[in-house]
Amino acid sequence: MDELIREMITPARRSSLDTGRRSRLTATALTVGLAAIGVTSLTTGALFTDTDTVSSSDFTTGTVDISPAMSSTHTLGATNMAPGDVQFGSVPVDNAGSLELRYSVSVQGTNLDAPDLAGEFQLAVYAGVPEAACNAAGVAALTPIASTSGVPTTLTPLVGDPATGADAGDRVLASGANESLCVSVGLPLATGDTFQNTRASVALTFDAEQTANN
Ligand SMILES: [Ca+2]
Repeated sequence: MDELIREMITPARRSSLDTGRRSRLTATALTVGLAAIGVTSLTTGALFTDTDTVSSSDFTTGTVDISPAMSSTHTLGATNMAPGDVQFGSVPVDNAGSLELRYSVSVQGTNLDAPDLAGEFQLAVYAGVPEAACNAAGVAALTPIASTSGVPTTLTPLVGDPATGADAGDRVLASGANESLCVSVGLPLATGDTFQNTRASVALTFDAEQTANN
């Protein structure tokens, strides 16, 4: 009995026991930590996402020559553009999936000739505009949800941000819902003669992700 009491109060032995407990605690904490990291990675890696790209037909500048007014269409693209012209294109966005999604739009210009015509474009995006109203008068009283003076030739976020999670400007669409974006592309009056008879195209990339648990 005395030996048992001695054993219980011997500092050396108590220290040894505590060390063992601390090791186990450390190991347990490490295990929990690793498990937490694993769960985080799993959540991030398992999101449902989708990407789609809408490309314009070419925007082509014209030479200085009086010609009949171009017809108004709702596709992006124009021929014979002159400085001061603004083209409008309606881009319907549908959520054809079964989950609510949020999406962002990135833009990229491609120059088909040497001058940086894409860099001249003034692009704006309006939301909630029916296709029939996607024109100068239809958007006159609206504030664009995004705009850029000069379309970059590298893919650049325009509306929201394709980064995972909710970002400022991201658009949310319920399953089965849709909205129409109206995109305008203008050539400033100050565009110089070096841009006569040149071509560029503009592509909009849509990145969508689930909003559930994200
Ligand atoms: Ca985002």
